[in-house]
Amino acid sequence: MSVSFPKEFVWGTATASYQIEGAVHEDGRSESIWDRFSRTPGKVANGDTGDVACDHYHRYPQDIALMKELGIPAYRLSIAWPRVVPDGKKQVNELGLAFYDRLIDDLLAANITPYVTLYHWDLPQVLEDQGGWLNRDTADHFVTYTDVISRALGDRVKNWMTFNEPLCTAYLGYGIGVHAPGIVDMTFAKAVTASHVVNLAHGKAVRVLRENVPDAQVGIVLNMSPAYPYTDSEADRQAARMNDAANNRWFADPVLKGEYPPEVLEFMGANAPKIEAGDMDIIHVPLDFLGINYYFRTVVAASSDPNNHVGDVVQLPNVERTAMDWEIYPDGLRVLLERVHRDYDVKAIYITENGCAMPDVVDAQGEVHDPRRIQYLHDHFAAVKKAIDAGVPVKGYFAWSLMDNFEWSYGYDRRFGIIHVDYATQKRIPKDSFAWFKSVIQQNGF
Ligand code: IFM
Repeated sequence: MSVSFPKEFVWGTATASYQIEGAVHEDGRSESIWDRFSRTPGKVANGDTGDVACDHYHRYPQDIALMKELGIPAYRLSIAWPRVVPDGKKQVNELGLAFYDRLIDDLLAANITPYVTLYHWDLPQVLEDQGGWLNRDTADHFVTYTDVISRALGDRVKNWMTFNEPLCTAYLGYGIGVHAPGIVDMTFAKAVTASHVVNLAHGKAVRVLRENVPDAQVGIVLNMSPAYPYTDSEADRQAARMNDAANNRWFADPVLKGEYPPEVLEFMGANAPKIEAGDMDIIHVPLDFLGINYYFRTVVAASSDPNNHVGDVVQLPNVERTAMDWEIYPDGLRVLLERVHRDYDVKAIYITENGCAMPDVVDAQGEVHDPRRIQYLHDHFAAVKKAIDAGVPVKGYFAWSLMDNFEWSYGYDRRFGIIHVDYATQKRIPKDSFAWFKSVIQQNGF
């Protein structure tokens, strides 16, 4: 079977600043919450930090050369707020800006269109010290940072995303505490407050982007996982609906519909965020696209605990899993895309991340054979094509990730790249999936 994509379909790869840049003490960059968190004993596997990461800060010309060889027309990257506005508020760091200036110029010179995410989790620590995403002032500081970076790059960068995966910032950072800043509050009162402040920052920043870059395409990136009931019982189906409301709709509904799911507000009760008059109008602002990061589906069973409103996640036996222990379930992407198209009025959707960690090894010939990743990509591309054929306006796909990198609390143990990175030497080795992806891009299909 041959599969081909629409003519204008955008192929790309994605990365994020803290995961690849390194150079954390250079050129005036201040400490981020991930610097602090990764240095806290026990928080990150092997005590790994992003201090050096892929050393992309110094090696970006080589990385752009690899992107050129791959033939991607687009590259999704994120900006490190602590490099650009080190005090988080108003101190503009010209050296930090100069790095992104060079990066963008070199990408454009290589005919690669940059897609820029403003926030992929590296909040300046100095702002966390004042409450971070629990403090509504942080939304205004984000606006200043957005203003600075969009003035500097907006003549060349036309595709902007405000936030990457607010769910992770909120639930993992201020709920279960496995991401920076590591706050544990199992009532999730802080988590949902953080998500509300992030939403305010998003809405305000979109307006600034529109002003500074009138021809910008602006969106937000949500990680979404379709919830499947474990059995057909009404109890499991209800648990799946609630799980979907808490994990998908809690993030999509405010930005795309201007409301939080009422059933989640209800069970959060006094722990729900304080929504001030006018907040929802700030948050609900027209977007040009939605970015979706898809990795796995969620299978949900009803819980016997009456205080558990979102059910229990079931780890199905005998299914194929990635090195993250995530089920490989490509059809979930099709289902998710069709649902988002049906339920939300979005003009365009990009798959802003999708990919898999696999136990890759460099063989005696110095090569990395990753047939399972090729199969994974193949099956997810096919799922995207099915959604396009069903009428979903999917405009592009960005593979996570261009290269192996710092996988947050897993450190360097999990390899998502289509390029292998030897962290001791910083040698890059394109994996077999790189060559396969290159052929897909050349043929615009497979
Ligand atoms: O590495 C992360 C990325 O930073 C955000 N989305 C999921 C990826 C894989 O876990």
